[in-house]
Amino acid sequence: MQRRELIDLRSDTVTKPSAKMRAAMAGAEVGDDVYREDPTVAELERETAAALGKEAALYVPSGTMGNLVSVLAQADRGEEAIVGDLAHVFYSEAASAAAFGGVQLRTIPNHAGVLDPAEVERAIRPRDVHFPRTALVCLENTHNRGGGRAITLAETHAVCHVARQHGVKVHLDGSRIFNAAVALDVPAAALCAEADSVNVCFSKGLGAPVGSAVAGTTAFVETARKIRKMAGGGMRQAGVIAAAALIALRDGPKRLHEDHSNAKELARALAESGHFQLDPASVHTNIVVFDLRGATDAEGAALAAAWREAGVLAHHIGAGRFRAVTHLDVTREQVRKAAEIIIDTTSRRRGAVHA
Ligand code: TLP
Repeated sequence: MQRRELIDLRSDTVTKPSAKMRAAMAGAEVGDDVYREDPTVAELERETAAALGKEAALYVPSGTMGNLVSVLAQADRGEEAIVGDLAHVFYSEAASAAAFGGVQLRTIPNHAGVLDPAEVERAIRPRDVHFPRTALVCLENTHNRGGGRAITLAETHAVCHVARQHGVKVHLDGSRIFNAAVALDVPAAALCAEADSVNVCFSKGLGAPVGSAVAGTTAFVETARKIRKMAGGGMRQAGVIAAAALIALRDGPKRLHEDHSNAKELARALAESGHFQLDPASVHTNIVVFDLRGATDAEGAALAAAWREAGVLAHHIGAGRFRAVTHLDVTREQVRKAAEIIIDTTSRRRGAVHA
């Protein structure tokens, strides 16, 4: 019996390396990167720095480690970093900055992924013996829990300007910065220009199997390198995986518009079905967040399980809210099919509930 195909919309992290990536990995020139002797890693770091308009970059195993080393390189123990209350660095990284670095994260409200510069300014601590020093503001672009919203140059500038006026540094979690650049039609480097450090992921929309990089000044990268080592992220013949990341960096951004238009199509179909609450106009990139009207947590979880049974994987992110992400391993056809399955399954279940 043939295995039923599952359409996996849980995340853009689920993509498998392409044949081109596997060939590059097999043939990669490598060396010990802790001795800084891996030419493929060095090439990836140079190209990443250039693409983001920074002096230098450092390959790290994951986006979580990229954010961790960036925060710890720029904020000391007992200092504070201002973050949106839905930021990945605050919400989904197991309090790593607090646990490993003693850095207190101070949240301010996220407005669909955007920080209000006036709220940032109010959260910056005045000099006072009672207060921690505000060392950092963290931004995220695109904003994951903000439904993949692309944060504009003006919105980025407004926050960076306030931070700079107060001598506070800015870290940009640009895990999906190329999605933002494509959606806004501006170079990624422009979106990163005012940030002191940037984290970019190769293993999300760009399609590499592993890895992220952090970028900034040479001095920042050297500090981050030391912290990466402390965190156990010094890798040896990492050129094997960096070779795939290089292809992701070179080829990935060129096709992200396809993921964005697939996400819009999915959003339109879901909105038209009448079951879900979402505004297709708010879908900027490859992430679609949608709500089942009036659903409880248990109903949401049961519905996601029913979709899975019918062949579609999507995340129930709590209280009847779902997330579906398009990526290079799902075609337009599969996205259409996924919409059909989600809508049919939901109609049947709701029919049963309301009968
Ligand atoms: N996000 C993952 C999950 O953790 C939710 C996903 O499937 O979207 N910053 C942002 C904005 C992210 O979305 C993620 C991963 C990270 C950092 C962490 O990256 P990894 O998973 O490589 O540690």
